[in-house]
This record gives sequence, C-alpha cells and structure tokens, in this order.
Amino acid sequence: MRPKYYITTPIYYVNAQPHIGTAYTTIAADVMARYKRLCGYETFYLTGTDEHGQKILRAANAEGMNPKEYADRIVSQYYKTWADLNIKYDYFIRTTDPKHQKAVQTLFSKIANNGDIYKGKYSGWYCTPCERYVSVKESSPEGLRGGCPVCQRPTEFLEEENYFFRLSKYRDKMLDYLKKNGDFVEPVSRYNEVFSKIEMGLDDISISRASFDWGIPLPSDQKQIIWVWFDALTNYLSGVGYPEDEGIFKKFWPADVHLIAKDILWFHAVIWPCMLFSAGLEPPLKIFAHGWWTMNADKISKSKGNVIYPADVIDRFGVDSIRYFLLREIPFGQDGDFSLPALLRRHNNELANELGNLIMRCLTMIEKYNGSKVPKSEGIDSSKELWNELFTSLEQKFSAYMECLQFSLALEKVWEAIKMANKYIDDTKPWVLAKEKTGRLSDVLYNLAEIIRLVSVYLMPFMPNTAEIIRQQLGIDDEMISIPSGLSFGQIRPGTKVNKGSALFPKVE
Ligand code: ME8
Repeated sequence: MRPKYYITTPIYYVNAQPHIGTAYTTIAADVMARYKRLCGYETFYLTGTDEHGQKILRAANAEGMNPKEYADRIVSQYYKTWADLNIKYDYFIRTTDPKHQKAVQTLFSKIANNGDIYKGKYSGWYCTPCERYVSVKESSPEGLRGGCPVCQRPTEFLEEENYFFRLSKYRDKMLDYLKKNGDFVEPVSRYNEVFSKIEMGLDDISISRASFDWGIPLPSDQKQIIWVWFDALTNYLSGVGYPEDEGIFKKFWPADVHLIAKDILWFHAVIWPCMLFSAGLEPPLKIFAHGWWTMNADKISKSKGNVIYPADVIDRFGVDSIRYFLLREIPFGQDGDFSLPALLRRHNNELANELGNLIMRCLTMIEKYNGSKVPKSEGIDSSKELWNELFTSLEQKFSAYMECLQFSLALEKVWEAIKMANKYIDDTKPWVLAKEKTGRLSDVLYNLAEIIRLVSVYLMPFMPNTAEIIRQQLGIDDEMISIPSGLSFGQIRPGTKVNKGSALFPKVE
C-alpha cells in the first residue's frame, strides 16, 4: 500500500479576493503536495473558502448582496487565481457546501454528547475582522480601546446567550500532547509560544452566535448558529469525507500538516486539537505556522490597503517566477518584505542568467556538436563520478529540507548544482574539446544533458511548467520523474533527440 500524505491550507475568507499572502500558503502547500506525489505518496491537497459569519455577512450587505451570491462571486476569483498559479488541489471546499454543514453539525453533536457543551452568557469583546472572542485576560478593565490585541482593529461589546465549549477541561491533555509531540507545532518558537500560553490556563469559549443567522444552525437549537471558527476548522475533516465517506476519511485523517500563518495559530494548535480530543478523533500531526509577507514592515492585507494581486506580477514575470520567488526569498516560518526590485533581481539573475542560460548552453552545444542527440558517454572523463557524488548528496539534503518544509534551503541546494554546472561548462570548454576530438566532448555533453534532466526533476514541485518545458526540450516525457529513483545520475539514454526551443526566462527590465 502506498503511504498517504494529507496537506491543507487555511480556508480563506470570501471578503477579499486572493492576494500575494493567501497565494503564498497555497503555493507552499502545492509544492509540498507535488513533491509528495513525486515521492509516491497517495496525496490529498485540500484548500477552500470560509464563507459564514458576521464579517462575510457585513461584506455582502455592504455590496447590497445576498451572502451566498456574494460568496459565489468571490469564490470564482479564487478558482481563477489558483488556476493561474498552477495550483493542483484535490478538493476545493466551501463551508456553504451541504455536506460540510452536515459534518459540522455531526461534530458539534459528538462534542455535546460528550458533555463538553453547555449554555451560558457571553458578555465581553469580539473582534469581527478576526471573528474571535477577546478573553478577559486580553482586555483591560476599561475594555479594548486600543482595539483587538491581534489585528488592532476596533472590537465590539457582545452580550449573548451562547453555547460554550469546555476548552478548560483539556489543558492538561493538551500540554501532555505537546510534551510527547515536540514537532506538533513548528517552527519551534511557535511551539514555545503555544506551550507557555496554555500553561497559563485555558478558558472555556463560546462556540455559537445568536444575533444573526448567516451560518450553520446548532443541531439542538435552531435559533443559534455555530461560531464561524468551529464551522471553518471542521473543513479539515469534511474535506476528506467526514462523516459519511468513511473510506476516504480513514485513509487520509489525521492530516499530515495544516499550513497556516502565525496569526491563526491559537485556533489551529489549541482549539482545534481540543475539539478533536472531545469528539474522540485524532489531532493533526503537524501545524506549521509560516510568517507574514509585509510591505514596509506592515502585514500585507486587504484592510491595510497594501495588497499585491498575483495577476499583477504574473503578467510581468510569469507564474513560475512568482512561485520561485515566494518560496526562495524568505525562510519558511519568518516574515519578509515583498519588494519588486528583489523579485526582478531573482528573476533576472537566478532564473534568466543561471538556470535559463544553463539549459540553453547545454542544448545549443548538443545541437551543434552532436546533431541534437545526447551522446554516449565514453568514460574518458572522470567528472561523471564527481557529478554522481554531487547529486547523491544533493538528493539527501534536498529531501531533508523538503521534509521540514524549508523550501528556500532546498532551492538553494539545487542552485548550487546549477551554478556548478555553469562553471563546469566554463572549465571544460566544450568548444575547445570539439576541436581536440578526444572523445571527452561526449562525456561532458552527456553529463550536461543528465544534469539538466535532474534539475528538471528537482524543480518540478516548485516550477511545474518550467520543468515540463525542460523535459520537452530534452526529448524525455514521463520517464524518470519519481523521487528518489529518478534522481540517480546517468539515466538519460544516449541518442535521445533534444529540441532546443526558446529561452526559458526572458529578462524583465
Ligand atoms: O484566517 N503573509 O482566513 P484569511 C502570509 N478564514 N500569509 C498570509 C498573509 C500575509 N500577508 N495574508 C494572508 C482566515 N495570509 C480564516 C481561516 S482556517 C480553518 C480559517 C494567508 O482569509 C495565511 O495562510 O484571513 C493566513 O493564515 C491566511 O492567509 C488567512 O486567511
């Protein structure tokens, strides 16, 4: 049986169209899912949209629209943007899907039957932009004049008869779980943050709303709707068939990793596992909270008005350049400023000069010196052994970095090989070897063809279009594209007909 891999992104609010921040998580999950597929895993990649709650209702009202029609309009922009970014998800979940709604009610009933839900009165602050209750500990005696402690936007005072979840009951279990699973939350700084916050105590939380009806009704009280975060988190179960499609659910749950940004860590690393503990379900295996893309140190978000849309940059640089830049520029887990000059630099230097030129030089020389056919290696030159060693070590490092989602480091390693290959051409001077006619030329050209084949496999998760073009130029199709078997050196067949084509990354001024 093939091993499974289940990866998710947050489901995005439909009050805004996708931007570079939401694209970041979606691309990272896509890269990981593509990588795992290449490694032979039966992979499930889930993304989608979060469509209920007061924030969405208000956004729809502001446009004079019914919330479902409003959501439909924004969702179509998500579909389009993810297609433009070459995102290959297995399912796109919408919280307005009837199946999802049923799953949320089932989970709610399970938790209620377990004695973990009770009725009470919520009297306190609420941040509608974050859709979160602000606890007494977080608010000062005079309220929250400074706004929400997470997003700093104004909070509202709520007084509602609500249903509460006994989160407090799970404090010790959660701490114990964290102690036994030191990699449950990554990076480690986020683990420590969560651990010390739980140690200070967990309060029960309200999980219903009574003052509007854009949401999923409680199974036991039709006058209330389920709190949007309880609704949204359940997507990770309903997206893989919970509760009806037991076969798929059993195959994929627990999720291998929930990718999120740091602002929604508490919901995922604490509230969500406690809900699952209560329902008798396993928690996900890992929560990875990456950092924020910022603009002059401010988080990129619709409310700050500093949003960059993927379409704006795709038109200028091409989709693979954006995918590459986002994952190469900042270590996954840290914040980083989005800057067009940095994108331009990486596009022109690393993609056009280093990668694009390497491919063009190799193919041009195979065309010119060997009639467009990959030559047979004569075994005169010892560099084949050196390349073999280099790629064996690259494979180990690349896989290790991918397993811990360190995309920038994995790419850095591939670029070391690309730079060495360019230097290999400069050092061996095939144009001189062509005159010497010693047979060494065949060895060098063979090695170069194999180097670019391997580069295409490594780049496949990150830049699928580019990898595909390289393979077409090299004259190979579906062969040798699995990890690790496709990564050993020396597999390309002599006689393979290459097809030079045009330059991969035209420079951008
Ligand atoms: O929080 N930098 O939805 P959301 C990096 N519906 N990532 C960013 C980003 C930025 N500047 N801006 C957004 C919600 N993101 C809930 C989630 S899940 C059960 C419910 C990404 O539309 C990042 O992944 O506000 C962040 O966690 C997510 O978008 C928030 O999307």
